[in-house]
Amino acid sequence: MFNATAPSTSEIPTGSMSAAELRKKHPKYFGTFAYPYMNGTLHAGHSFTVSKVEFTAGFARMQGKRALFPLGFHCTGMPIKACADKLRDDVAKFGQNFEGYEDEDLGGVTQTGQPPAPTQAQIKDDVTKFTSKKGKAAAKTVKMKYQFQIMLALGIPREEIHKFSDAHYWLQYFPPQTIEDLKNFGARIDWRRSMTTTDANPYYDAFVRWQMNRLKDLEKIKYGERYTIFSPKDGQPCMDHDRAEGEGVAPQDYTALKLKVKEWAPKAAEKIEGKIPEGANVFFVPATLRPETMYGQTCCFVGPKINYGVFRISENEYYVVTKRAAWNMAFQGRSFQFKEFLRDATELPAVVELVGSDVVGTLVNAPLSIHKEGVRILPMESVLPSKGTGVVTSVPSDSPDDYATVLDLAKKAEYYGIKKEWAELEIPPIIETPSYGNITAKFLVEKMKINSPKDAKQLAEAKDLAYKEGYYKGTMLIGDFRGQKVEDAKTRVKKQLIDNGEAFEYAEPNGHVVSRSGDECVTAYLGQWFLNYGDGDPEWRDAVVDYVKNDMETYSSETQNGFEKNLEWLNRWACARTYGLGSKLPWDRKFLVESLSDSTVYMAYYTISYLLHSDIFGSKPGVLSIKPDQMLDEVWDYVFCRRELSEELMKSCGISKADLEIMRREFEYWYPLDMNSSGKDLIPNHLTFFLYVHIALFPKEYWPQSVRANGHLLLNGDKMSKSTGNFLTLRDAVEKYGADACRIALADAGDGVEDANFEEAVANQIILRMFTLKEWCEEVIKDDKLRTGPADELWDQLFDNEINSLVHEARQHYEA
Ligand code: ANZ
Repeated sequence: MFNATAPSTSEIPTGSMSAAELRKKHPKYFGTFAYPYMNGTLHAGHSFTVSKVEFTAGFARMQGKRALFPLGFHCTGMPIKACADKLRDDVAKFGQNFEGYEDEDLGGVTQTGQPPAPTQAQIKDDVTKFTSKKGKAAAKTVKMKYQFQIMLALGIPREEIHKFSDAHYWLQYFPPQTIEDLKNFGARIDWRRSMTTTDANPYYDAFVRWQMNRLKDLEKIKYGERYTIFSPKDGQPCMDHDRAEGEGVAPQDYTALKLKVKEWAPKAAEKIEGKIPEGANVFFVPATLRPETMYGQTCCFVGPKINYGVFRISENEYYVVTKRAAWNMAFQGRSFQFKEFLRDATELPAVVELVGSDVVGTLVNAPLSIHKEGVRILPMESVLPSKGTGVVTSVPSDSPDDYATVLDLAKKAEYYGIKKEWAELEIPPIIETPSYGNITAKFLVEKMKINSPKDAKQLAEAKDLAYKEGYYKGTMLIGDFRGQKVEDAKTRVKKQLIDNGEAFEYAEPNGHVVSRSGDECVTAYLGQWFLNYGDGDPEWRDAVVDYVKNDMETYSSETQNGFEKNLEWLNRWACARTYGLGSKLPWDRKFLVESLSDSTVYMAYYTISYLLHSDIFGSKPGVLSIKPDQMLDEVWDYVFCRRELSEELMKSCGISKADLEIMRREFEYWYPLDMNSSGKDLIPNHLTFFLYVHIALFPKEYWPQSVRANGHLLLNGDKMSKSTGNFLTLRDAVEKYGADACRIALADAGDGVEDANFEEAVANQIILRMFTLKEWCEEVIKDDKLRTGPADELWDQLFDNEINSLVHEARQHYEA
């Protein structure tokens, strides 16, 4: 009854009316929600998103529309594979049923395998499509060392757990559970149209190949080298969704300058004695964002308490930097020349380990500096070990921090154990600015009355002002680019330094990133396939912006703003990877299509999936008995209204004209999608990609009509979290309160983008009220003294009127 189909081609022959006329004559509604990730079952948060489609589709059905609500199962990406691999290790370590495990800490799970209330939170060191943030918080607080313990907590019998060490078993196990839970919840889903993603379903696989091929033809997918956040342990890029910490962190690139050691400070000389071959050069390597100021270097700072290493770059070249910086450099191919990326930082030992205070007083040669005789390494307390190389070159003319520090060093030279004159080198003017003169830093430090390098807040403010003024309004007073604007000179100076071998590009994550495998991520320089979202293809981006602003329904200004803001900064997105589950990239089969890139236009797939296959894996043919290899790219093009039928096409695919027309009918009737429902945390990625790719691949008539984003679902007013016990799966909820009370409580939980709230007390009350209502109905029916005959008295009319006005009002609420 809930399996809707388009008007058939025998009823309304192909070509007898336009698709728009067809939809008008036979009104339809097509809604769905972001398909869930199959590393667990659904929780109450999912149910909330489901309910939005469930209710709107139900309303459409009552209005007499054909209403379609399909659902697939997302299996692409790393998490399932990563968990399966962990389980394989557990089995190898403890035996098939983990009998070899000594029960020192089962994290709340008893040996009998009796779990606390089943929950998905614990496997949220994996991704789910909905609640990554919440999941992470929960995963962190739950003490579970081994994957098998997490599986026990999920309610999976101990004897069955080993089966999950095959990643494909997850795909067998969780979809049927999800279907059962949603059926028990009363969701009116057309299950004929379900599928799994990845090459586990050859039809969906063909669909993904088509999509990637076409995006590449349109030059929306490109290849290029770029800096990428990378997990050394996993040996592959670590995208937002693969991170345990550091969502939104991006690579920051610096100019790394090579300051050659001329004369070591005594302590350092002692430590490196005999460790570095004679004739080899050692460089201090500060990272800077302002290469154009290098003319004004008067010294170079290290943190006196920070640990540094001398790292061997080649036979006669060594760098002094923090271990962290060397580790990043190892992934950028410019310093260390490794054939393959390293997996573990122990593979990159320092030749000599030093503390900052050891090297204070060392004389180095600073490229471009007016001080040709060299500058000294001096101490600076505020150097951060977690940023750049931990070595900071000092330009007191333009950096307020540096100016304040050299003043202080000169004043208390003895205290710092340095010679006063080391801190008193001439400060030359480098940049002329309209507001702050030609020694910006001095001007600002004096004007803001900054007395000490410890005035961190004021210095940060001064730094910001100095940077903006210098960059946007400054003119160079020195060097080969004298007279040019800083904006232009910056990249030229950088290039010159690099071409002369005096600097190189260095990048690192602009924040702390930890992968789900638990290692700290670096920035790697990699060749990659990417979807060219954002600045790289402004026409494409502007088409999406324009559509969001002018045509698409978002139901709330927060959602609308969320899209607009995200479209401003979202840029190219790596769409291929090497580890996990997925469809192979058709033109480079060593790569898999990444999980957020194979799930952008699958709603179009739902329109014909039941014609193609009759089980979720596509192992049994569907209504039309088409084989996967008949679904050529050109067939998808025809079905999705990108080309017309030709003899040649019919011959090459071997599908009959009638069958091709049936498929196209389903698409052009059901599309465009009327509503996509999801948690608001998917606006920055999935939902934005969904718009981009629809706009690239389909004629405008078929672009999505609306996106409804909801907030997080609280449980009894608090965040859901397994560790606090405040957690509810869909199965638990339905078992506890029954489907009807659950549905009403969800409807009552809230609308809009702010957090909603599922109150168990409300669900309980609803059960009572429904019970009372049922009792009342039964009693009324039993009453044999009630009047019979025609309902035509005044009271009947009043009753009719009341019911009609309630129907009318209800309709208005549904439409709002
Ligand atoms: C030379 C220079 C000249 C700099 C100038 C600034 C102004 P943001 O924008 O915050 O990223 N720096 C680099 N590594 C550092 C560390 N580990 N601890 C403290 N400071 C560090 O700042 C980048 C600038 O911060 C870099 O550019 C460096 O100083 C400093 F007129 O280099 B600059």
